[in-house]
Amino acid sequence: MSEGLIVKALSGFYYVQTREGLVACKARGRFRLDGTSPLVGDRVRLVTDRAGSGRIETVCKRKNFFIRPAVANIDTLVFIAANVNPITDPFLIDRVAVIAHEADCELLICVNKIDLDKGDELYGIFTAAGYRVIRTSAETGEGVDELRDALRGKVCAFTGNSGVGKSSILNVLLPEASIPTDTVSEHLGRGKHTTRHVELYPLGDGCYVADTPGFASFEIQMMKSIAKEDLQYDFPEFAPYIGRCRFADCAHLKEPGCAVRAALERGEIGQSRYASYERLYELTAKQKPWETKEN
Ligand SMILES: Nc1nc2c(ncn2[C@@H]2O[C@H](COP(=O)(O)OP(=O)(O)OP(=O)(O)O)[C@@H](O)[C@H]2O)c(=O)[nH]1
Ligand SMILES: [Mg+2]
Ligand SMILES: [Zn+2]
Repeated sequence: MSEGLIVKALSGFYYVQTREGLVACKARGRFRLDGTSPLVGDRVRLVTDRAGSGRIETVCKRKNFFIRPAVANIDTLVFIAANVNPITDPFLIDRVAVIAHEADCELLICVNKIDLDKGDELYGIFTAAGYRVIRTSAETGEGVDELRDALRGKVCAFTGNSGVGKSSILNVLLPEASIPTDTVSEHLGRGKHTTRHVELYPLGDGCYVADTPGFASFEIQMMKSIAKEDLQYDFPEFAPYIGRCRFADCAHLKEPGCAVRAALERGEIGQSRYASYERLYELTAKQKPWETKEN
C-alpha cells in the first residue's frame, strides 16, 4: 500500500502523485455508495497492480473541502478578480470570503488584468476589510512574483468568475504547464469556461495550486449552511465591535445601540461589505435550524 495526493480527477480516474510517480487510479465502489467520493487534494492510500494502475483504498481525514471548486485540504483560497472583461461583483468575493473563513482557510484576493484596469475600488474595499490584496497582470507579469511569494509552501485553489485569468496566471507561475486559456466572449463579458476540470499543479517546495473552472455568480454554492448568529464572525472587520452593542444578541441590522452600525456610520466598516452582510444574513436566516451545520 502506498500513499499519495490526488492531483487530478477526470473521466472516472483519479491521478495520484506518489513518491514513485503519477498513478491513474479507480476508487473503490464503496466510496460512491457512501457518498464519500475522493476529491482533488485528498491524501489517499492506494494499491497498485502489476500493470501499474491503482485503486484508492482509503481517504485520509480532510482539513476542509469545497463543492465549487470541488477540492479538499486547501490552505489558501485565491480569489482572482478583475475590473474589466469581466467585472467581478464584490458580493461574489464576500460570499467566498465567508465560505473560506468557515472552512478555516486563508483568503487571498488577486486583482488581475491591471494592465487594463487597476481595480482601485475592489482593492480599496478588501484591503480596508483586512484582506491581503495583490494586483497582477498575466499579460505583463506585474505582481506575479509577489503572488508566488504569498503562495509559498501552501496548497492553494484559484477561484473566481470565468475569464478573470486564473489559468493565465497559473501559466505565468508555471510556464511548462501550458494550461488552455481562451478569449472572453465580448458579448457576455464573461468567459466561456475554458477550464473544465480541477487540477493541482506543483509549484515546488510542497506548494500546489489548483486551477478550477470559473463560476457564474448564480452557480456558487455555500459548502455548508451557516447559522445566522455565526455570520458576524465571518466578517473580520466586525471583530472590534462585537460584544459592544446594547443587546447581547444584536444581529447588527436595525437594533438601537448597535456598535457595528455605528462603526459603519463612522466609515470604519465599508458600505459594500456591510451590505453583503445584510444580504447574506437574510439568506442564512431563511434556513431551517436543522439545515445548519450543528446538525
Ligand atoms: N489584458 C489582459 N488579459 C488577460 C489577463 N489575464 C488573462 N487575460 C485574458 O483573459 C482571457 C481569459 O483568461 P483565462 O486565463 O482563460 O481565464 P480563466 O479565469 O481561467 O477562465 P475559466 O477557465 O473560463 O474560468 C484570455 O484571453 C487571457 O489572455 C491580464 O492580466 N491582462
Ligand atoms: Mg481557466
Ligand atoms: Zn450590533
